[in-house]
Amino acid sequence: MSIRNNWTFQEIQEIYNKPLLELMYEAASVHRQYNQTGEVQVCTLLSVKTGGCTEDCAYCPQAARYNTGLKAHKLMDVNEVLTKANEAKESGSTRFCMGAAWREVRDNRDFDRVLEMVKEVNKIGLEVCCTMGMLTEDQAQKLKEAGLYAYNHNLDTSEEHYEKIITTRTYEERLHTIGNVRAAGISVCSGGIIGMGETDEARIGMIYTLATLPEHPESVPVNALVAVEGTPLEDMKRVSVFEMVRMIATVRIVMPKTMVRLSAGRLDMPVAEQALCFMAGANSIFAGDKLLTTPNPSFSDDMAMFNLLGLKPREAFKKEAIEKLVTS
Ligand code: SAM
Ligand code: DTB
Ligand code: SF4
Repeated sequence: MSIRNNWTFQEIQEIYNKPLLELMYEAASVHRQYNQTGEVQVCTLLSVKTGGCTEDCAYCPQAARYNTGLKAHKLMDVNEVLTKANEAKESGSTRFCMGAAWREVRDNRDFDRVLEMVKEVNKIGLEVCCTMGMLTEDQAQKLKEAGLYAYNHNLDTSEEHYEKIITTRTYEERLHTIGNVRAAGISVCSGGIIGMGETDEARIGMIYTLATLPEHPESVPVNALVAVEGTPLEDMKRVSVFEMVRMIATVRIVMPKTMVRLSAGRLDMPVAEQALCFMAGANSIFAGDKLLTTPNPSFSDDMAMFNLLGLKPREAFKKEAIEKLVTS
């Protein structure tokens, strides 16, 4: 099977609706064909600017308008961030993703500080990623020059369901930022969340939009909603592992080379459930006992899981290393 960007909604729907074991088998086969199975990328998140966000994303504990009890924190100092990045590296992470609760990046002193963070974390030898809201082409370029490896900007859901979740910025704006990241030569990380009351069609719709971008995102995070008290989605029921597996497997089949990240929601998943997700083609996780603001399994629990399942952490900059080998 070749890498395709001309998927139709219906083709993806047919894959998504296959009997679950059939779907898993096909996804596992595609995974074996395109990737080193048994290898899982370990990323660590750090919220460098927390809470107080102007936006109304219905899932988000960091939106100022919801009363979630979260303590807001202004942009961290570069040195504090470096300490955390070094700890992440020592624990075995190869990618370090810095999150800021901003609607968009602004051209101010905070941005200068972010550029400094990117430069310094890059020197440690970690793949540096940021997730800070909308970016202009010029800002993306500056981040690239500072050494940014990847930028995370999620579509979150399908275009149709989007307006039930966020009203303060458009789907179009999200796609525009993703285009700016791509144009600057930064690796694109974009995915979404399931468990926000969306239909199967909305889940398929989001995959369709990602799979028909001119180039597939290099990584697609699949988050299970972490229903946080105080947010409009606080009463949402936790998604089942079978919904996660269906989503992950479909993403794996239609975007064979993409890193598929089993993201938020792992804390409630027993190892047996996570194993099904790896079997279905997930090959990346967020490790460390905190995501941005909510808890996550500890490094030691994850390493115990890796040992049990025979998984090993993926080295940093693998794609570049492979490309260098091929061209030399
Ligand atoms: N402010 C930036 C933005 O919105 O792009 C960056 C940070 S934002 C928290 C990054 C992503 O985290 C969101 O797009 C969403 O997909 C995910 N996320 C946030 N809260 C979540 C939750 N409660 N459960 C699952 N995923 C969540
Ligand atoms: C992504 O898709 N999931 C991560 C990362 N990208 C930035 C964030 C999950 C956040 C979960 C809620 C929290 O901890 O605040
Ligand atoms: Fe703000 Fe990002 Fe949370 Fe939306 S997801 S409220 S933009 S921090």
